[in-house]
Amino acid sequence: MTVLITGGAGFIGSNFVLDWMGASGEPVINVDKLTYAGNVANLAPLAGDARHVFVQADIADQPRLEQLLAEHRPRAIVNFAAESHVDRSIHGAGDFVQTNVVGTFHLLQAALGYWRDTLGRDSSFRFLHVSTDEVYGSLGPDDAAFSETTAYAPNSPYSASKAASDHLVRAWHHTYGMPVLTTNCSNNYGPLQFPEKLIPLMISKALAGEPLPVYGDGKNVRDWLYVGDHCSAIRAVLARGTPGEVYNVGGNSERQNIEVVHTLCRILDELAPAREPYSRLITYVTDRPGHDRRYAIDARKIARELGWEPSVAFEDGMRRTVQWYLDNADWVKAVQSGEYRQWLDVNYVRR
Ligand code: TDX
Repeated sequence: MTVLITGGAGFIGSNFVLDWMGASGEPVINVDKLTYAGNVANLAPLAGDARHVFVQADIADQPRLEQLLAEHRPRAIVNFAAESHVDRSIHGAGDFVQTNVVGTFHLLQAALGYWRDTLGRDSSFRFLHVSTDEVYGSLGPDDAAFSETTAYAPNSPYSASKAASDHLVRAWHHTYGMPVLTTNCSNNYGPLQFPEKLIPLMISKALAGEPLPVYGDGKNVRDWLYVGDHCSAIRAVLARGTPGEVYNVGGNSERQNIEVVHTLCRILDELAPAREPYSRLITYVTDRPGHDRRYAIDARKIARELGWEPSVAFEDGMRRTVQWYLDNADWVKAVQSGEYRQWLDVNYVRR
């Protein structure tokens, strides 16, 4: 048995691969394009482990995917590969359409051919597509949380591209009968997150003594999910999810951005005290265009049907995360300087 993971050198993907290899003996074929957000150093603990095969490839390269599927014959594909940063999508949507829409299409085509022709439509095969709560749009303060039946209303180029990919995945089930699963999760945080997203950005800026840029009034709300909990949710969906179904994954931790930043400052004051409190660095800046006001996930379906619930409380997860960034200053430095790109030649990378 083998699983093929795409985007397994990115933040959530590499956490998943490390988690998977820790929890099961099953080999992983890890396919990642290694864009700016992919970092093979994330996989360093697996160097020399023959159960992990890393392949640098793009999900839009269908012939390459077809060849990898024929060669390794995985029982499942988990698609983490995506461009994921909303601010980047505002400044350049092209990469988002290319990877998230066109790339998912080619991955689906490769998977369909493999499932139909090589596996003879084996009903135990799974194609699990990892997506986001942003496809549901934005909530008002009193609106009910997003459920699996909430209508799609994506607002950013990023979320529109993920919504398109979700629709393709759905169609490959309804039209061709491929056994697909889709998960829509809330904001992840934890170790190995590229420091462009709110939490790692604020930690690295605070430690550098730089202003902490809070967009708009700081009262936008996100639901925070510890990445380790997300990994266990995906394992549950892969093992027990019903093909064709969608599962929302959330952390039951709605917070305003400004609360998140204050929490981080408090933890940093404790773990890495500076002369003055870190909160003095908080700076309100111009809002993100089209900034969604609130995301909230109703994760009762996955709890009810698959018995999954988040286990890491927000304060605890934040503390673990801050501690990880403090302990891994070299990782942050390498990522910020671009130095990590020279690590591509390590011997477990196959091109
Ligand atoms: O410098 C900042 N200041 C700030 O106030 C940044 C980077 C963000 N923000 C705000 C914007 C959001 O309201 O913090 C919130 C979180 O921002 P991001 O970390 O950029 O995440 P978000 O836009 O909510 O999208 C994230 O969650 C859903 C991920 O980036 C997506 O990939 C995921 O699908």
